[in-house]
Amino acid sequence: MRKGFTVRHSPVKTRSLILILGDQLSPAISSLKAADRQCDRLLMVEVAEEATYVRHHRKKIAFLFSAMRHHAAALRDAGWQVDYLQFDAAENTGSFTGEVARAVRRLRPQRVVVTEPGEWRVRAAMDRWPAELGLPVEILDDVRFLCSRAAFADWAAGRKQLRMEFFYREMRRKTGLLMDGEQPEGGKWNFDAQNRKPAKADLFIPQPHRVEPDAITKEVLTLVGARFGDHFGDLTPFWFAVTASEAEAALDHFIERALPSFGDYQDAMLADQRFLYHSVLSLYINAGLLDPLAVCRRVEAAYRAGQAPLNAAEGFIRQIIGWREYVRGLYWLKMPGYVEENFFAADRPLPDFYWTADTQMACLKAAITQTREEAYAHHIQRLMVTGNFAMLAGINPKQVHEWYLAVYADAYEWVELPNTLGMSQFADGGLLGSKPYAASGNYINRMSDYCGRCPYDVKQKTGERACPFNPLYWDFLVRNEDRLRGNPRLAQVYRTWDRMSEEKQRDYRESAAGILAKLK
Ligand code: FAD
Ligand code: DLZ
Ligand code: SF4
Repeated sequence: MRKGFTVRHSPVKTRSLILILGDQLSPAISSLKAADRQCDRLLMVEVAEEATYVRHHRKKIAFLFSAMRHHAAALRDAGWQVDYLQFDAAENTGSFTGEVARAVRRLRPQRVVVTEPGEWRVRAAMDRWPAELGLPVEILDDVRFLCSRAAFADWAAGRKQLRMEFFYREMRRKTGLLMDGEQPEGGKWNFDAQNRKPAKADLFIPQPHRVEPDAITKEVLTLVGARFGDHFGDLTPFWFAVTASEAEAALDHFIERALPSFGDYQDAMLADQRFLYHSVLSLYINAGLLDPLAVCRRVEAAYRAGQAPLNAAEGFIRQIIGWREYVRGLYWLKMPGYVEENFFAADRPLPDFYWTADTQMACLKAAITQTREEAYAHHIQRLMVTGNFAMLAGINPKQVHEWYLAVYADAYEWVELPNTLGMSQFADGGLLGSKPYAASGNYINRMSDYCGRCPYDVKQKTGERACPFNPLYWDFLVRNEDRLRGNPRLAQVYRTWDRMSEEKQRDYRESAAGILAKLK
C-alpha cells in the first residue's frame, strides 16, 4: 500500500468529498448512504492529532490504524474510490482539518460530507470548516445510535433527574428488544438482583476470541512500535479483530461461550481471569466493526433459542441500549462544560502508579498491569478499583478522565467522560448516580480474590497494614461531608460515622493522611 495516495482517478469530477473517521468503520454509516460510487470520493486519514491528543495506548492506535486500512480495502472492493493517507506519508499534515483542506485543493469537490464525530473537540473543528474551506460541509446524524442527540435532549428536557433506568425502558419499547407485547419479557425490566455473584477461581472461564495479525496488521505494528515508543501500553501480543468479519467471529464466540454466565458474574473480579464472562466487544462496537443493535438482536435470539438465561441477555442488552446510549446522550447534552466539572474540588495529581502499576495494593496492581498489557479492564475494575481509589484519594477528575481516555482500546470521549467523570468520580455532583460509587476494601474482598494476595490486610481498618481503601473511604466521606451528608442514600453511613468513638474517628483520619502523604 502506498503511503499517501489516490487509488483510482475517476474521469468524473468529484461531487462530494466524504470523510470517514477512524471510529466510523461501518458499511451503513450515514455519510455513505446517499453517496455515489461514481462521482464521490472517500477520504480516510491516519493523523498525529488523533493519535496524540491524549497519548493513547499503543494497542489502541494499532487496532484503529489496522482496522482503518482493512476497511479502506473493503470499501475499494465494493467499488468506492478511496483516498487513504498513512501516518508516515511525507505530505501528512497531521490533522483532520489539514487533510480535508489538502483533499479539497486536490479534488475540488462541491461539498464535504461527514457523519457527526463522537467527540466535541472534533465537532468544534468541523463547525469551522465551511468558513475555512470555503465550501458547504454537511454533518449528518450518526444513525448507529438508537437515540439521536435531539431525541435525548427532548427526553431530558424538564426532568429533574436523568435516571438511566427510565431511559432504558424507552429504548426497550422503541426497539422491541426483550418485549412481550407491551410488557418486559419475564415481567421485570431489570434482573440485576441475580447478577452480583462473586466468582470462584475454579470456574470454567472462556477466553476472548483471538486473531493472528495478518500482513497489514504486522506492518501497522512495526509503524506503531517505531513511532509511538513513548506511549503507554504493550503493543504485543496483539490479538484484536481488525475487520467486521473477525469482529463477528468474536461476537459468535462470546454468545456461545460466555453469554450464558455474563449476568451471574458481571461484577466479579479474579486475579488470574482478566476477562471473566465479559464480551470484550466494546472496542469493535465503538469503532463501527459491529452494529450495536444487531449485536443486541443476536443476544436476544440466543435467549429465545434457550441458549442463554434471561438475566444474562437482559443484563447485556441493558449495557448497550441503556448505558451506552444514555452516556452518549448526556455527553452531548452537557459538553463542553462537562469536562471541567469537579464537584469535590479534588486537586491531587494522578499518582505515578497509574502508569507503572508499581503499587503494593494487589487489586490496583492487577487492574493496572492488565490495562497496560491488554488495553482492557472490565467495568467493575474500572469503576470499583481504579475509579474508586481515585475518588477516595481526591485525585483531580480531569487527570483521571485523561488517563481512562488514553489507556483503553474502547475509549472515546463521548463514552469515557460520562463514565469517568460522572459515574466513577461523581464529579458532576450526581447526574448519573444518586450517590458516589465509594467503597471500602470490604466490597473488593467480597467481589474478588485480590485481597488474599495482598500485603495489606482487608480486615484491618487503620494502621500501617490496613487496606488503604478502609481509612480512605471514611476520610473521603468526612472530607466531603458538606456536599454529601444531605444525601438520603448516605444517611445510614453518616450515622455509623457519628456513632464511632472520637479515637476511632481520629485513627481513620490519621491513617488516611499517612496514605495520602505518601501518594506520588
Ligand atoms: P461487557 O461487560 O461485555 O458489556 C457489553 C457491552 O455493553 C460493552 O461492550 C459496551 O459496549 C456496553 N457497555 C457496558 N457498560 C457500559 C457503560 N457503562 N457505558 C457504555 N457502554 C457500556 N466503555 C467504553 O466503551 N469506552 C470507554 O472509554 C469506557 N470508559 C469507562 C470508564 C470508566 C471509569 C468506567 C467505570 C466505565 C467505562 N466504560 C467505557 C464502560 C465499560 O466499562 C466498558 O464498556 C466495558 O468494560 C467494555 O468491556 P466489554 O466489551 O467486555 O463489556
Ligand atoms: C482514536 C483515533 C486515532 C488514534 N487515530 C485516528 C486517525 O488517525 N484517524 C482517524 O480518522 N481517527 C482516529 N481515531 C479516532 C478519532 O479520534 C475519532 O474519530 C474522533 O475522536 C471522533 O470520535
Ligand atoms: Fe485491594 Fe485492599 Fe484488597 Fe489489598 S486488601 S487487594 S488494597 S482491597
